Order: sequence, then structure tokens, then C-alpha cells
Amino acid sequence: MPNMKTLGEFIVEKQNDFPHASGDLSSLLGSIKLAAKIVNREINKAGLVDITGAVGSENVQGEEQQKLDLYANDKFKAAMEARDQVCGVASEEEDEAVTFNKDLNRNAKYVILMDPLDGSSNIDVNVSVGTIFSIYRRVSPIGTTPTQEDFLQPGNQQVAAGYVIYGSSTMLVYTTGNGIHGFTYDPSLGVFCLSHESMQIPEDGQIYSINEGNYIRFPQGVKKYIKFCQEDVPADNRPYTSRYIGSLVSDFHRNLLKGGIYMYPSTAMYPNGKLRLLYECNPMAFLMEQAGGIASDGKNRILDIIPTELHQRVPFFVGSTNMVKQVESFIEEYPEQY
Ligand code: AHM
Ligand code: MG
Repeated sequence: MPNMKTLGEFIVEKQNDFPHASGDLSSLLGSIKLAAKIVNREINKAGLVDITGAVGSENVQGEEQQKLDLYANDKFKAAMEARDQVCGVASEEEDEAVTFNKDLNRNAKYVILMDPLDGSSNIDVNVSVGTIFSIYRRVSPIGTTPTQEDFLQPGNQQVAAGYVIYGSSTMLVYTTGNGIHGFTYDPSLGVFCLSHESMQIPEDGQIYSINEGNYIRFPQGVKKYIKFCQEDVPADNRPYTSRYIGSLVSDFHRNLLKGGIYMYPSTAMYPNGKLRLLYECNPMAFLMEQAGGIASDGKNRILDIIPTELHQRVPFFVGSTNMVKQVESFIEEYPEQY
């Protein structure tokens, strides 16, 4: 296969741009790649083997069943621990951050925060789901057990972030702060191949993605923006198209490629929105900025928010620059809640 570049080759090539790089981050991305392949294999057969059943129940072989989100959590954690570049992991599936206590892990310089299987309620209906990850350099001394501070860093400190989308094809998309690159999985070869180098989102998009069923509970500014999207102004390409899968990674990925905005605002039910700052919004915000778009909580840049809690939620507006700015201006003009 001439000209085909694998994820592994691409990572090494990029690492060579930094002559003093230790290779630790490359190796860490390699372990994410491995865990993604394992989870992908399991997701692909979710309808065949009864793995989507309740935790604790038994399958026909008498093995205890595990839900796919817990399965993904275990696989990603194990991959991180095995490779010695990570000293701790925070996950949507874990109440507290997990620290690795082997000497080699304690000497590692990175922590990782992840949502191992986002949108997992979609698996039973064969809709795409994803893994989201965010990598930071620890701030605690090397050789010690990582602390809360290592995990509660603002998003602007991320050294890498990415997602895996388990969709009609499986893709891994990541950034280390030098553009955002996508790799499509070839199951026959078992490799991720470079398919989308240096992606850029259009500055203006025509897709808006939001759970409109919650309309009545949205802040006034968001309601006004939705009506703006629906107005008949052909010169401005409005009305826009509404697309909402209900799986952040899939909605984000489509909007990234086509131009658009994804919104999960505060609602009367979720005053801080639903999505989690540390392992959903920050990595997506980093990726989006690398693609030339922006990410906001409606007023402020997501990446500058100082986190206070591991599982903190935040309203989230991400996508094409002019669309996010437009909703921000409506929020400013109509500050009333609900
Ligand atoms: P999860 O982490 O529990 O899967 O929830 C996150 C998901 C996102 O993928 C998706 O965009 C959102 O929740 C959908 O929420 P809703 O069903 O309220 O629209
Ligand atoms: Mg999630």
C-alpha cells in the first residue's frame, strides 16, 4: 500500500521534530491506540455476544458480564498502567482518581483523564460511541504518588487530547498542540491509517446540535439563538440544519468535518449543564481550537476555567468560530435564565 502512513509511524515522525523528546508521550499514545483496538473489537460484537447485559449477570459461558463502559474503563486503565508513562488516571467511571503504585508508574510524568465510553446508552441501538482522553504533565514531584492538583489543572495545560469514535468506521483523532489529525482503523490490517491530516473546521457552519427537547428549560439567550438558527434568511444560509445524535464524540466529529456548533447549555434541571469539564469539555475544546474553532461555557473560554472538582460539569458550546460567537452574543444580550 503505497503512501499509507500508520498512526505509529506518524507519532514517531512528529516526535522526531523535537530532538530532545524522551518518547514517553509517543509511547503513551501507543497504549491508547492499543486499548482503542481492544475496545473496538468488543463494541463491534456487542450485538452478537450478550456483553451489553447488566453488570453481575452471567452470559451463556457462565462468565460474569460487564457493561461495555466498565469494560472500556478497565482496558484503558490497564493499558495506561502497563506502559509506565502514566502515574494516575481519572475517569468518568471512577469516583476518585486512580493512582498507580509501581515504582515505574510513580516515576512517570503524565496523568490522564478520560471518559472511556461516552454516549454508552447508545450502544444497544447501534449508534456510534466514543472514548475521550486528556493528558497533562503532573505538577507533583516525580517519584511520589500523584495528588488532586495533578488532575485539577486548567485545560490550557493539556499536552495532548483526543478521541476515538467507534462508528461506521473507527477513527482516532488527536492533538499534541500542533494541529489535529485523524486516523481511520483498517480492521483487516489492525492498524490506524492517517486519513485526515491537519483538520480545520469552517469558520461558519450550518449545523446546530442540541437536545431541543429541553428547549423550555434553556436560558433565554440559547432560546433566542435556536430561533435565529431557524429563521428563513437564505442570504445567510438559514435556516440551519439541526443534527443531534446524543453522542458527543459523534456530534462533535460531524460538526468538525462539516462546520457547525454543538451545545449543551445549563438547563433548569442541570444548572451547570450535563457535560464534564475535565474529561469531556477540555479535551474537545483543545481539539476544536487546534482545528481553528472555539469552545466556550457561553461566556468564557473553556480551556481557562480553573477546575475545582474531578467530576465538575460545565455548560458547553463548541464548534465553528462565528457560530459560537453568535450564541455568546445572544447569551450576553439575554442573560435571563429559563
Ligand atoms: P454520558 O457520559 O453519560 O454518556 O453522557 C454524555 C452524553 C454525550 O455523549 C451526549 O452528547 C449527551 O450526553 C447527551 O445528553 P442528552 O441525552 O441529555 O441530550
Ligand atoms: Mg460521558
